[in-house]
Amino acid sequence: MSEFEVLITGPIMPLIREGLEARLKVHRLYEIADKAAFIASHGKAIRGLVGGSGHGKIDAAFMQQFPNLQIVGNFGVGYDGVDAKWAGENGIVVTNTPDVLTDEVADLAMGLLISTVRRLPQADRYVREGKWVSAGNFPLTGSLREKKMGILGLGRIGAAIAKRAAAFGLALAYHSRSPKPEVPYPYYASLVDMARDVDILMVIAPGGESTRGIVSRAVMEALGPAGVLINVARGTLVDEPVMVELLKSGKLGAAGLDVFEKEPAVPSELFPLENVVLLPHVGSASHYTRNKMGQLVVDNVVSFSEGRGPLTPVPETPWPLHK
Ligand code: A2R
Repeated sequence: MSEFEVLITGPIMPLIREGLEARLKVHRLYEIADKAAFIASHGKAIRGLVGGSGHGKIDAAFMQQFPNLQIVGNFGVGYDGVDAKWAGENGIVVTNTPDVLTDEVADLAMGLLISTVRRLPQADRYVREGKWVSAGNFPLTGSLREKKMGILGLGRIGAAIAKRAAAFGLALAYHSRSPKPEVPYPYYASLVDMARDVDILMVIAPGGESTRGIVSRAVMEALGPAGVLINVARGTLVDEPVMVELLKSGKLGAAGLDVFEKEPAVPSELFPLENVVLLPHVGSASHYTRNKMGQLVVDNVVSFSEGRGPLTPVPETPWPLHK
């Protein structure tokens, strides 16, 4: 058993816990009654933290309690809950779980898009409520035919969504920080301009302060009364109160949402709306993909603890780190 000590910040899948426990000395912060006392007495021994979204922020103040911290293993490709910039500046590497969830999230994004446009959950409710018998055929819906989709964030997942959308016959455009010369679709430097030109806006860029509220009132009004917003990234990218207002008034046509600003709280004003489809952040949530993600967390921390370095460090903490 290695003397490399790891602290798991919140309840996590057994595969991760057991994978770490087989090789390292592991503490479960979420099972410790007096967390402050544990950290005060044992913080110096901790060299790795493992956590995910929903476990609370791993910010500078949290990490500072562990003076010998060397690695933060984040469960998920999005690491907006970790202050990676501070970590990098303080000699701590942060790892995430890219690639292994790309296809799963892209599949979900297309499923949510079709569900939203063709109103599949609403149609299912219609059958269950006996309305097919009592009220006749389900009303006609929107269509993906002859539509154009703009993708906000053409990274790993955005590109996988683009591939699928192209196969569905959608015309495509994208907005990201910089244009990609190898991509055949038009690039928009302005998100508002892209929103004006497309029927569907697919949001798949990272959360965090740099993207907070970038799907603004101006963007959603540009998308317009026939426009469809799909968000499979983070709730923070969208101005949520404005989105609710525009969906209620019909100034935004429809929305398919897998993510929300204050999960698991979802604005209750969305519940009665027929032009929204709501999912409980399930983009990567299959047994297959969560196992791949969990194994990657374990492999990162174990590799690091054995002196072989991290496998998938985030861009803010490139390996080897220069303090
Ligand atoms: O760096 P660029 O130009 O390739 O753009 C990235 C884009 N992006 C942004 N676009 C507009 N404004 C921003 N402030 C901004 N910041 C980043 O998002 C890139 O095209 C994309 C991110 O791609 P990847 O790093 O490959 O991430 P991946 O694996 O596709 O996952 C995206 C997100 C995660 O962060 C989770 O929040 C979510 O999907 O599940």
